[in-house]
Amino acid sequence: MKLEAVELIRMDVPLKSAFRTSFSSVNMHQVVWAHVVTDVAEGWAECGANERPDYSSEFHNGAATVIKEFLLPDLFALGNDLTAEAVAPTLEWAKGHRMAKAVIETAILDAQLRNQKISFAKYLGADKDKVPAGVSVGIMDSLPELMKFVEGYLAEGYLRIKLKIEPGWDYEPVKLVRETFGPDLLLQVDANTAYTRDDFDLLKRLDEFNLLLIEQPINEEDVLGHAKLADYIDTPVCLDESIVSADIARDAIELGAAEIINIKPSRVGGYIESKKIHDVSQAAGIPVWCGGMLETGIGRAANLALAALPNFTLPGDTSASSRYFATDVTEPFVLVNGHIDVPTGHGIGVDPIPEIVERFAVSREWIKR
Ligand code: NPG
Repeated sequence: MKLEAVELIRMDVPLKSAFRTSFSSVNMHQVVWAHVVTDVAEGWAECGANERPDYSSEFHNGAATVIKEFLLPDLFALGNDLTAEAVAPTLEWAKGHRMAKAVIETAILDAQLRNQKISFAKYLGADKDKVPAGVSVGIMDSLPELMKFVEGYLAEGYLRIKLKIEPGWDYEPVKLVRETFGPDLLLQVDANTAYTRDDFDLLKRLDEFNLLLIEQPINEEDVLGHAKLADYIDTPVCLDESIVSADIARDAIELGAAEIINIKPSRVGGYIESKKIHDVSQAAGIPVWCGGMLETGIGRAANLALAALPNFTLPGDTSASSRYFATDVTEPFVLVNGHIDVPTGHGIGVDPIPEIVERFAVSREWIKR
């Protein structure tokens, strides 16, 4: 396969309601897609970087720059030797920029698998045709508002609730949700690094709610701090931001810092590295689940394929398209009895709807060999 051209598409996709975390509040999913054209097929992927470097150090303009200046020239230079598996080794010299690398590798993998007539799920080794869906619930202005949203999601059939927390929005909302919906509700929390080593007693108070896990409570660079916290509290500690590679996953597990891992392909450089993290975790007896970054159907499709692998034993943030969007940019993913079907078509198995891409597009730029 040979890379001919790449189109970077920036879109502003409206959200149905604002999504607030400990690091930002957004009412628009601002996103960059890569559309690759090879000599045999085309492929699509969504970049996990945000507009601002608030979740990770990566951001839209930075990703676009590194893709254009450093990543694509090396991939064009591969000529006929391009494969999705060759992308990471070719670009290994470039430090970091995993989200930029991931979007390019994923779009190339999509093209490769469409050409080979294989689905992402089959390529990755999935063993399920549908996956249980959880939903991530943002920080709200009031407890009644939170209850309204949680109630609505449970009525739709979501199988587990994740509450975003931050100092000042933790014990009370978790207590209210647990008391209202009972002990059987699968409930977990996500702090996005909002706490510090000084907050361990506060976090220990959450033990009484029998949570599935607490996700990324403290600074992503403080892996040892997470190991100390995991010793101190009963709630299992799950890492998200800290886990950027299979090597880091192995170390965090050995240190006792990662009792559960959230795998987001963008964060770790793509689906091939995600599969390695899945395998490392599985070998160590550590469950994983698939995170989300408000993806449109293009990103969601590939995540659903990953979430169908055997060691994805907890429901992920792979919600239906309607959780975020009144209009998705592909055929929407729908919730059926709390599950979402894994796409079976070739590659990611879904296609962008051109009129909708055009409607939401802010800019489109071609980079040619
Ligand atoms: O359902 O797609 C989803 C979003 C789930 O909470 C979610 N994502 O910290 O995990 C997170 C958060 C996120 C959103 C992270 C956007 C980065 C960008």
